[in-house]
Amino acid sequence: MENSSNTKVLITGALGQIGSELSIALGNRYGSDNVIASDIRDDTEGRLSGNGIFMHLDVLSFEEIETVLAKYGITVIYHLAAMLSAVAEKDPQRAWKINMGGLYNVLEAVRKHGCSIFFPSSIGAFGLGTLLDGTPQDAVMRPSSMYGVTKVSGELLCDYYHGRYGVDTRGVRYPGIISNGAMPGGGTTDYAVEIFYAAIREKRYTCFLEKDTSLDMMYMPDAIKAAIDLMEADPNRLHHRNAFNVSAMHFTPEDLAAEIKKHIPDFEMDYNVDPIRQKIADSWPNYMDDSTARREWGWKPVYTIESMTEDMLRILRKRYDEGLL
Ligand code: AKB
Repeated sequence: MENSSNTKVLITGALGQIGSELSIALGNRYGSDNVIASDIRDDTEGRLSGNGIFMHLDVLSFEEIETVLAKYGITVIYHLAAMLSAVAEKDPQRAWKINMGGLYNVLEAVRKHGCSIFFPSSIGAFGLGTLLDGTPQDAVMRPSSMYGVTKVSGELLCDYYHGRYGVDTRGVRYPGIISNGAMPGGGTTDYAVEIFYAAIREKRYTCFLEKDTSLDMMYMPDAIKAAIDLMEADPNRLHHRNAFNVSAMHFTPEDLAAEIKKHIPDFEMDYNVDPIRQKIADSWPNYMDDSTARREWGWKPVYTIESMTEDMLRILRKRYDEGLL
């Protein structure tokens, strides 16, 4: 990717959990006039208002994507528009159409217009036969969810466009992301976000995963840093492209509840397990080995379960006290 002074960014899925925070971070970095945030939904909550350009964009329309690339002279796309694991499992046909159809259109458009593309893969790309403790960078990838199938296929398609056409495709395999902005839209790891809101509002939470389900997790500031650092990395150092394991912390629902209890001693958690999400979670890594990302582009997370929990509770408590939660 070229240096920041020429960078013109398009974000798809900009109203989503990652997109809404990444749009702001990219606006701060490259100038809000150089960042176009797009989504198929309207910004009814004003999440991105006052932060550069926001526009309607349907990634299933190749023409709409091309028009934006040409109009704004886009040089890099962060393609985040996708359905998450739990909602994808409810409507697998639609998930294939949006996740793969959208990616294909974006890849074709960037091929024609010479842009770079960031594609987020996920721990969801792993599944049966994968080593779940310290999952290696190059591991068995046989996911059993439609979400996972679209993530593996997406990784392969991005690598294909890189090898066949020289498109600058890059991506990471995100763990579950914990944040306090836009809520995640129907994932398996969502409990790790919901629990904080419930802890502040009601001091209790009913978890939809078993208490000992260990999953790889990351706090949003690290997720944003991973995307930007990878897109700004020297291409000569990248021996991998799609996608790098990135890891920060891992814990079970029970571990997270215990951490929250350190700050809210009367917090209580019970369980009402959702078999669909439990099955998905059981097939995902407990934690990934991210040494390849550390070596090839200097990946290093900042937040631990302790510092993330403290920060989440501080921010949400303040909002609650101000009547905003
Ligand atoms: C999900 O749970 O679907 C996502 C993910 C880990 O990709 N948060």
